[in-house]
Order: sequence, then C-alpha cells, then structure tokens
Amino acid sequence: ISINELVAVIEQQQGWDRLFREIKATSAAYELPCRAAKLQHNRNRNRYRDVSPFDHSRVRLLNGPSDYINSSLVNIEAAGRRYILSQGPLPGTSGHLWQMVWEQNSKSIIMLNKIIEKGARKCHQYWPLDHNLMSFPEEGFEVSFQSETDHHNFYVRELRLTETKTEKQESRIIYQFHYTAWPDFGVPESPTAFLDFLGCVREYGVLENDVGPAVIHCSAGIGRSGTFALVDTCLVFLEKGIPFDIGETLLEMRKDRMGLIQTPQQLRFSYFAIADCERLLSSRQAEDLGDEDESGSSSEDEDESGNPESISEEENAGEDR
Ligand code: PTR
Ligand code: PTR
Ligand code: PTR
Repeated sequence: ISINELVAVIEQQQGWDRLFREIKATSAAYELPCRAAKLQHNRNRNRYRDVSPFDHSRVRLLNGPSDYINSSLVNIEAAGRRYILSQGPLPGTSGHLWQMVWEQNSKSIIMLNKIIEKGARKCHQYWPLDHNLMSFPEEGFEVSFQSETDHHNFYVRELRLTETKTEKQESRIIYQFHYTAWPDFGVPESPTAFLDFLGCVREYGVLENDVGPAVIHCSAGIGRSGTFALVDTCLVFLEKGIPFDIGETLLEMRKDRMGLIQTPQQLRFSYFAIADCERLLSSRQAEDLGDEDESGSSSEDEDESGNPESISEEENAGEDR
C-alpha cells in the first residue's frame, strides 16, 4: 500500500502512540555501549546525562586532549546518505564542533533549535553574529560572519571557517541552515514549511555524498535532528524508487544514535511529510504522462511549493510495506 494509505490507516486507528512505543521497545534491545561518553574526563562535554553517542558510531576528534564529542555518524547506505547528528554545543565544546566540521569536511550545519527555548538555554551561541569574528584558539579555528538571508521560518547564514594552527590559514565557507520554528518535543507548523526548508538545504548540495556529512543538531541532537534525517532519507528512497519502510528506516538509524524522534507526534509528522512528497511525486508523474506529446521528458520546471527539487519524474511512487 502507499504511504498515504498507510498514514490514513494509522490515523484512523489512532495508532501513533503504539507505533512509537513499538519502535522504542525494539531499539531498547540494542543496548549499545557508550563508554567514551561516560569517562570522567569527558563528562562535561555532554549537555544531557541521558543522551550519549554509541561508541561504535561516535565521531572522533582527530586532535586535542580528548577525541570525544557528543556526535554520531548516522549512515543509511541504501539511500547513500550520511549525517552527523550532534548535541547543541556547550560553551566548552563549541570549538570542538568547528574542529569536527573541518576534519569531516562538512559543508554545512543544520540547526533545528533556538538558543533559548521555554526560557532556558538549549545551545551555546557558537557562531558569530553580524560582522563579528569568533576565535577558538585551543582548537585553532576562527569563524567569521559573511552573510545571512532571512527565509520565512529559517535563516541561511554563510560563515567562513579558518584554521589558524598552520601557516596556510586555509579557510572554507560553511553554510548554516537555521530553522527557528520548531519547539523541542514538538513539530514544525506544517509539512510544507518543513519541506521548504529541506528543499532549500538540498539545493546547496550539502547532503550529497561528494562532500563530508552535514552536521545536524538541535539541543540533544535526537528528537528534531532524528526527524529531519528520517524524512530526508525516506524522500531519497521515494525519489529513487527504492522500496522502504519508514519504521524500519528509523530503527536502522537508531542503531547509530539513540532516541531519534522523541514523541509520537514527531513520528506522525515524519509520516505526513513523506506522504506529502509521495503525493507530489505521483501527481507530477501523472502530469508528465499527460504532457508527453508536447514537451517530451524535459520537465525541469521548478516546484513552486518549494518541495525538494531533486524529486525526479520517472520514479515509482515508493511503497511502504
Ligand atoms: N549542566 C548542564 C546539563 O547537563 O544540563 C550542562 C550545561 C552547561 C548546559 C552549560 C548548558 C550550559 O550553557 P549553554 O546553555 O550556554 O550551553
Ligand atoms: N534530558 C533531556 C530532556 O528530556 O529534556 C534530553 C533531551 C532534550 C532530549 C531535548 C531531547 C530533546 O529534544 P531535541 O533532541 O529535539 O533537542
Ligand atoms: N530526555 C530523554 C528522556 O530521558 O526521556 C532522553 C532520551 C534518550 C529519551 C534516549 C529516550 C531515549 O531513547 P528512546 O527514545 O529509545 O526511549
């Protein structure tokens, strides 16, 4: 059955809580070790005591007194997608974040939280505002502000990351995509708003595998970051016509980082966003069939609703078994 049909059935049965509980129960059985996170000298590198990267998938810093950062490489090979999911940096770990971005050759940081939420600090201000410069002498990096574009629910910032430890003082442009309308343990206002954001991120090519993995973070780096990664990966499956199961995909991701997607509502939101894209794809396919005589297969028209641009016409609507 299609994802749209599946969503309708779960919706009708009010089955989101149960589905979410099942996913949690299944992944609880993995019990993968997080020894590095618990080492005494790494303790203050964690924002939350109960959110740690598994040892097997943690991203290691290549230089410095400790190789530890609360970040995980989430790898979904079948989709050709790799992401680094990370906690919102602390004052003492912001330099580590930039070091990781450099070492992993990431081109972007995708930020899904605000600095302050419900009156509490959820993330350190780790990038420079307005024309300022931020230095991380210990790690040997500088970050300078280049530009900022205000989209409706998000900002795109261009930052310049310079390594200051060597003579070369090499520098790179890093894009920061900052979604500002997604409360923790909540969901974005609509799938369309979120898909606009995802479409914009994709246009920059930062999720492709010819560059290092994008760094995705929220406060803990599990709820919202997990939702983002799940939707993006499932859209790749849809576009490529690879059969997939949303729940199984989430379970696979949860082997690389714990707790991905934190509420039944976030799970429901993911299914709805994926279902929206499925609908869009099949209506586009129908259009293309109708257009065939006039314009052949050269339909490169932009999608006005801002949906992920790389959705291609010829693919089958994906099926969620
Ligand atoms: N003690 C905190 C906790 O484990 O929740 C860790 C922490 C430390 C959180 C500093 C936030 C901190 O500051 P900022 O919000 O600026 O990152
Ligand atoms: N112990 C924290 C809590 O439950 O509040 C951990 C936590 C915080 C977990 C935020 C998830 C959170 O959401 P997100 O991953 O979307 O920042
Ligand atoms: N703040 C969260 C909590 O303690 O409820 C942190 C958390 C971490 C929650 C992992 C759940 C986690 O895993 P799962 O979603 O599989 O239960």
